[in-house]
Amino acid sequence: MSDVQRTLVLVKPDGVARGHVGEVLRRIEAKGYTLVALELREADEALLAEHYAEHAGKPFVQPLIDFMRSGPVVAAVVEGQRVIEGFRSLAGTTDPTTAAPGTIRGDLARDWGRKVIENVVHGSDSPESAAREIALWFPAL
Ligand code: IDP
Ligand code: MG
Repeated sequence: MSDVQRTLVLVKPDGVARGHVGEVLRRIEAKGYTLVALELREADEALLAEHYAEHAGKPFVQPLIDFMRSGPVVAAVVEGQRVIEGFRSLAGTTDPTTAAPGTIRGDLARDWGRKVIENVVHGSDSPESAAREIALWFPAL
């Protein structure tokens, strides 16, 4: 059954700083997904507080926002059949130490012992999150 979706992907500041933008985009394209929008930008506090609204009140939310403001990010809208689930699978689990080898986080991220988990990428986790996040980052779409 056709279920063409769009998802929001971010290459986080650690991924940009460590030169992994090309590798993340390569994996998305190699999988066969389509880039719909792509932008290098610096996210402000208000955008990030909205983006991470589901984590409001958690102890790591301010360190997370500070980390996400520590440098530019690459924001992308990616399209394809079941891409929300598919990109989460490419990304791997949240904790990079145990993320499976072969995934973006498993291959490119590690635990640096900092306040926040730096794991190279973000991907929307549901159709509702994807719609909300795409509207936030790319209001023109
Ligand atoms: P996800 O990115 O795999 O969907 P979420 O639970 O939505 O993971 O958390 C958002 C981001 O917050 C993670 O990618 C990671 O950077 C950070 N994070 C999540 N849990 C923790 C934690 O327990 N300590 C520090 N940072 C965390
Ligand atoms: Mg999440």
